[in-house]
Amino acid sequence: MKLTLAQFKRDFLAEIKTLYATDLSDTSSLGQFIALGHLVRRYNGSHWQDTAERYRKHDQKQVYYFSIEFLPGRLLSSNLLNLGLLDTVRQGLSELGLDFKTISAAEPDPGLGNGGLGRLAACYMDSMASLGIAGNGNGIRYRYGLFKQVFMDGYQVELPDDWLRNGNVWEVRRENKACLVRFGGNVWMAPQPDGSLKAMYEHTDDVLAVPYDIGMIGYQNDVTNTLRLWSAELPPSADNSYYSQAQRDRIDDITKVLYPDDSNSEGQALRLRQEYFFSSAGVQSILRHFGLRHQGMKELAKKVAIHINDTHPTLVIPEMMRILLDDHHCSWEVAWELTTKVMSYTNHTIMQEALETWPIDMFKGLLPRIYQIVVEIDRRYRAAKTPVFGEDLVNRTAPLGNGQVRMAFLAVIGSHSVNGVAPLHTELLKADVLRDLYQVYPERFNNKTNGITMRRWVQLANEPLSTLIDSKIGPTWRQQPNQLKTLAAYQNDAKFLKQLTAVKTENKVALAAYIKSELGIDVRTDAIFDVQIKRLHAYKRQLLHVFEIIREYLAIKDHPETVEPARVHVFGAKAAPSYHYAKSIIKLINALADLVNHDPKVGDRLKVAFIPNYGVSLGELIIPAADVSEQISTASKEASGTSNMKLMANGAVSLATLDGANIDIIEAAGEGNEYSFGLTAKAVYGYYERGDYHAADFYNADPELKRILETLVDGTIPGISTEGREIYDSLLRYNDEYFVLADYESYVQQQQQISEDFQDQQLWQHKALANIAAAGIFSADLAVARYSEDIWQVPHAKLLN
Ligand code: Z15
Repeated sequence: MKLTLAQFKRDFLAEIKTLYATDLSDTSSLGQFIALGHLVRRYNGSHWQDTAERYRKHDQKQVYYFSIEFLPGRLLSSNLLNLGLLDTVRQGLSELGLDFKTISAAEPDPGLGNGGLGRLAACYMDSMASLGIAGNGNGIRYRYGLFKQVFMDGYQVELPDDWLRNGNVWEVRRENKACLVRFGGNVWMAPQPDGSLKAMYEHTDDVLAVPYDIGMIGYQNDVTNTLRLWSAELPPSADNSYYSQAQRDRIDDITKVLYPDDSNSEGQALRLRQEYFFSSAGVQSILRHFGLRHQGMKELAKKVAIHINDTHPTLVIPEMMRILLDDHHCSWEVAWELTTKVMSYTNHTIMQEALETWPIDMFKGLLPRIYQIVVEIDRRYRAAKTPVFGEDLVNRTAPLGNGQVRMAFLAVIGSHSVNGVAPLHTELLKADVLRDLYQVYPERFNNKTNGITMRRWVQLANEPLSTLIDSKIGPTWRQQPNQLKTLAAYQNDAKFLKQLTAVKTENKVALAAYIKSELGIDVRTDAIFDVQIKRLHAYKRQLLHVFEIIREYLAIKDHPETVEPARVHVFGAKAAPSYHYAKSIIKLINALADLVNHDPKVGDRLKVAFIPNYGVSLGELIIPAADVSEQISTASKEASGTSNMKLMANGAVSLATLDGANIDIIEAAGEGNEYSFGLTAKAVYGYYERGDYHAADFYNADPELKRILETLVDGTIPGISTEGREIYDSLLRYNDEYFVLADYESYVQQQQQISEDFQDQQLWQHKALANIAAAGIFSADLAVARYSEDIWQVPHAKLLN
């Protein structure tokens, strides 16, 4: 949109006056942020309404992306960028004596997700709007997001994330769109005069679901879509209704806090309540919206696509069946046909502990009508498939089995599409976790490799790089990230490679300042910034990275005369509060950091910076400053990864196992431009099949590795006597579940190669540029375009190249 500097300044000052009845000098950064938020909404106001109007007028097919997590990050900058107002606003504020960065930083970062899954949902919202797809998000408005992490004595301590304390400028409460969600009670089917059956309920707990909508602004295309987050409230009180404090609390609790477990299912009843709550509210609102505009449900699958992001929203399947059967009186066959045509499912993990199952007793008590429907889905599945596939296979794959509701199986059976998130992951789904269902429904399986929005992760997070790219290839890459590939022509342009080093250094200076202020550590900006930012998990193997730090430390102590490039090891990682082992690794990293950072013999040659409270905003600071991207999961365990893509696009080279999307990154950038190592997925599966992995063999064969392991238990690293022993035992007594010892040697070899190559900055930046130039294929725009074409069958703005 068009906005002059003068107009903006007038609008901003007027907004301050209206909101606060005072002048600018008397407002805080937070107050200024809120005023800007109001202005952005005003500037965008008609787009949101017009977009909804346009979709209605053309009766455009809608996509509903259901996810129990959304991690959008701060929205001020991205909204301004997408509206084309960023430069004007920045300039205007500076003329008013204000600093845009400071105001931006006052915005709370909504932590309504744990990690990759939630951030992926947010990237896809951004891309759907930017591609002009009628895409809606559907999730939960948690009162408290993911805990805030602080370290005390090196241990993780969790504090509540009170992100709504000062309100949320971006949301609109739509109390007129609220609906009731029913839990518990008794249900029976009462025969009606016309011969049909009607579901009757008694003694149910009813919860009011109130939607809060947030505008998702597309990139300079006048489109604004909606992210709808549901909040649980008391139903409006009927005359004689009375709620005890306990009942009020039970309702409040439903949307009170995000479960802090990533890739792990705790199996608590409250979590099942959360899942049904937003699934039911979402489906009710979709069908109500559809019903207002159509005669009957015949056209439903032509006008609605529902996407199930991991198994958490799987209950949309029986919930849609319930409404079609009970309220619209469809036959089972018609309802099932519609439901399966509407639904599609993305799987995000093959890890057993993340695959959700619910005990039938819990499920039945909480959701009696939904349970009846799942029983019928199960019965019909068995009846239809047993003659073809035999009883054994059907027993292994039915929605009900071993006293559990098996959510992934229900999701596959009730959808027309199931996808993995990287080629290897999809192959493993077909060969391993969902092998039997792949026999039954081979045509449903497909791959959709993850993607990231380059707008947030390059244009906004890395302005110095973006400006440099413009200077070489012009700005079209900002619309079509795949144009980044034309940068490859400059891989031997010495001047350009020097400029890349300068950009990286500028970003390192910014990160170094944060590290200094937050941790009190001085780091050299000519050091290798070796970065691992992701949730703390045994399978992600932060421990392998720790071993490299110990190796570097011992090398400096043993041979101070050997000079290697300085290193800064940067970690960001939260551990699930109940994940004991992950918390021990956190303590280990902090204890090691303490030792290394304060050893005068080490000086500035080696530093460890474990930055607390990693999240989207810190990612935006850390990623542009990275030289090395640690992507070192045990092969086969990381479904895709997405920080690997963000780091690549910002010119970090990958130090990576052949896992998830690392494989595709290495192929895209060229093997010579990455550092890959370790067992392949096939080799890992080989060990499983033969049962012949012996961690101790690696320990005994490698004196260096042996010495490093001993530092965990011999007092070299002070303050970890219990944690060190526990980790040591996980490797040697319990045989190293994630093959850390098996991969140690090849990992270290690549780390040494990195130290050597980094000294030749031209060579290094050549590799960095190869990564940037190849990163365009991981644009979320392309990923979402493929979802639109292959799965949702909705039109999108054509993406050339
Ligand atoms: C989560 O963040 C992921 C998978 C899960 O099953 C859960 Cl519960 C949370 C991650 C994967 O670990 C990661 O490899 C992938 O890139 C991401 O989802 C998005 O697909």
